[in-house]
Amino acid sequence: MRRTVSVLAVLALLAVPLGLARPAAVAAAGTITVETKERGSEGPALHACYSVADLTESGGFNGGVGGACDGDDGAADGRTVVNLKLPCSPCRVSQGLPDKPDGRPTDYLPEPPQTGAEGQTFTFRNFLKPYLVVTTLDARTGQRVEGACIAVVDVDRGGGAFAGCDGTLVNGSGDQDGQRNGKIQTTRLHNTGNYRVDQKSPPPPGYVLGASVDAAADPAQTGEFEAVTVTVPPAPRIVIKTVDVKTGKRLPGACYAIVDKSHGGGLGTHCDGQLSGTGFGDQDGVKNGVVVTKPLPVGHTYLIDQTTAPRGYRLQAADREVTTVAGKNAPATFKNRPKG
Ligand SMILES: [Ca+2]
Ligand SMILES: [Ca+2]
Ligand SMILES: [Ca+2]
Repeated sequence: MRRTVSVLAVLALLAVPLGLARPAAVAAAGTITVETKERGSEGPALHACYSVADLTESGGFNGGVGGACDGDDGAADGRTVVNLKLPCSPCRVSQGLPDKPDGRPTDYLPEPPQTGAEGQTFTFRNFLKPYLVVTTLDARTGQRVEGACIAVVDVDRGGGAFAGCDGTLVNGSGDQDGQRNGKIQTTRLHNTGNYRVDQKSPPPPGYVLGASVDAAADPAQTGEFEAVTVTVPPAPRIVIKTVDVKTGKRLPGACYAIVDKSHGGGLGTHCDGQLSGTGFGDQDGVKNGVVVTKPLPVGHTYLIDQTTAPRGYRLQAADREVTTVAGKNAPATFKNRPKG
């Protein structure tokens, strides 16, 4: 008899790891509470979801024992209670960050899973996704320039991360500050990592597109962002001086026909001191021996022909040729001989 009892006892011990003693444990399944907080403000981070897995048996994954989202309890308040269907010991709690109820992606970067016990309250502190604030400056003066357009490229993963123009905010897309103020605030980027800010057409009025700038985005806390500065070179203008060939004295009143030799077309005729009501003509508007054009595109070659000589001077027959470059005016000087 004794022998039989002892065999049964051994069988009973063996039954536990085989899962035959499971029914008693099911009754003990409880809850896990998770608080989700925003790093920096420590305020509630809303709309997170959690799944709980049982890690019984040497830390191996034994399957899910429950899951819930923040709003399941009727309140999106950063507090999630998971009612467990089966017990877990230890329990691994994994975070999911679904889109917000309005369909936009979450503001938060995911946090790694945590391990603990049933009945425990876990706290997940989430970094905010980073965003850029891109300031545009005049490459020559350093003054802030309004109205720039940019595209942000995700260098690590490829693809566009943002596009927008200063002051343009439509349906939540574009410049998040919504103001034409020389700064573009991007939407939150999906990831940390390396980004490139490209300047896009149209450039701000009077400027040409400047160079791209690299930016690294780290996890953000409340109120934190990555500051990026881009510079825009002023668009070139042609500046034509008319001088006395001997004395170098400036001679007012000459006129010039300007033809775009490289791209076709032209700028028409500019006369010193004549600025029309539509803004065409000599941009300094003064009869001072200098003719200034409007801002011009870069990389165009212009042919300048003196069509009217200053009073008392002979026409200068030789044309001048200039090619525009970013950030610099294109100068030309005509030296006239007096008549007689
Ligand atoms: Ca809740
Ligand atoms: Ca802005
Ligand atoms: Ca002038």
